[in-house]
Amino acid sequence: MEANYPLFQIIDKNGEVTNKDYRDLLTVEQARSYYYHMLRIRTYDHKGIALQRQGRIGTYVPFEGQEASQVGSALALEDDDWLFPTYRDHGATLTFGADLDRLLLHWNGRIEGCVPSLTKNIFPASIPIATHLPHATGAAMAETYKGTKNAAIAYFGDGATSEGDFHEGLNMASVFKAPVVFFNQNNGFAISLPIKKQMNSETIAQKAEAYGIPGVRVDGMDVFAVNFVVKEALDRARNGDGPTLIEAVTWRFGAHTTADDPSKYRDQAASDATRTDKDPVLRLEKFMKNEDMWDDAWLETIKNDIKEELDQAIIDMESYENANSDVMFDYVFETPTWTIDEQKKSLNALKGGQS
Ligand SMILES: Cc1ncc(C[n+]2csc(CCOP(=O)(O)OP(=O)(O)O)c2C)c(N)n1
Repeated sequence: MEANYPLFQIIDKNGEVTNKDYRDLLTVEQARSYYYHMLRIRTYDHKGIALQRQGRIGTYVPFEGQEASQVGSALALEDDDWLFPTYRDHGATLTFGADLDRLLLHWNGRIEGCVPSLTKNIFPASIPIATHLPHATGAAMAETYKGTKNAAIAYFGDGATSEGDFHEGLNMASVFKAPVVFFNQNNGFAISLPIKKQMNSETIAQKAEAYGIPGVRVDGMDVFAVNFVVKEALDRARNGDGPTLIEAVTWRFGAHTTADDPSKYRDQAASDATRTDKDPVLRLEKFMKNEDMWDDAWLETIKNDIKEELDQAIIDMESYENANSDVMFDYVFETPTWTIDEQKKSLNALKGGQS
């Protein structure tokens, strides 16, 4: 089956162009834009972990290693498209236009961070695995009924393909030719469960066959390749040709969340080796240097811009008062159930009676 779904790649780990058909389409503007966005979200990601370790935000979900998948796909979208992320896809939402301040407030446990974007069609991150796939199908179908050319993209991991919602989302999208792209980031693990224990399928892309839709396997460390396949899938969707399942083969360099220790369930030394061997940011840098597109002064400028933007967003986040944990309980039901009342009381007791 793997042979039926070859890995689509344009540049390899040395930054060499392996797919000559695309050679002339790789411009310096594109390369710089991809590099800027990948560096921006990586800087943010590192900061997220540091802020959690310093006790300045709550549990954080890192995505380092998955930058090419998230940036390549998000930059393929048009302004009015819909993005349905998981808890790990804030790199994609930031790139698409999510508000940085709001994202930080989200990790800080503030209700303001949970308000959907006012400028872009970005759904709140789905914590339940795969439940947003039928929602993405529904949003895409609604766009068709409204007569627009807008499409939707749903992000999810390898583990999500074991859920019933994966089946429902894809089957419904196929039957109704919904303009939706199912964008899977196969990072090899669902928390501690390796993909070999998750499924007997050789690839995730082949699962498309069950729904009679195209399945594409792409090198998720190659930002150019990801961008081209997602654009193609979005074009198909807009043209009324229905959904596509894309499997971006990638790797999560760090932990599942800041509450996880991956060395307990995977060979951490081998994983760390991927940081030099597979790193999507380094790969693009090598390509740009090979092609004479690199400029140290430009790098300094974007590094400074990113730092300034992030520093300011952190100051803004920390200018809010501490989050009031009562809001977690107060807005679940109009009249709280006794279980919710008890949970609220016990948390406040733990906090020494402060709210
Ligand atoms: C319906 C549901 N079941 C279980 C969980 C607990 N859970 C949180 S993350 C996760 C692993 C998901 O793995 P994958 O879909 O591969 O995405 P990744 O975290 O690797 O990005 C699980 C099982 C959940 N959030 N929702």
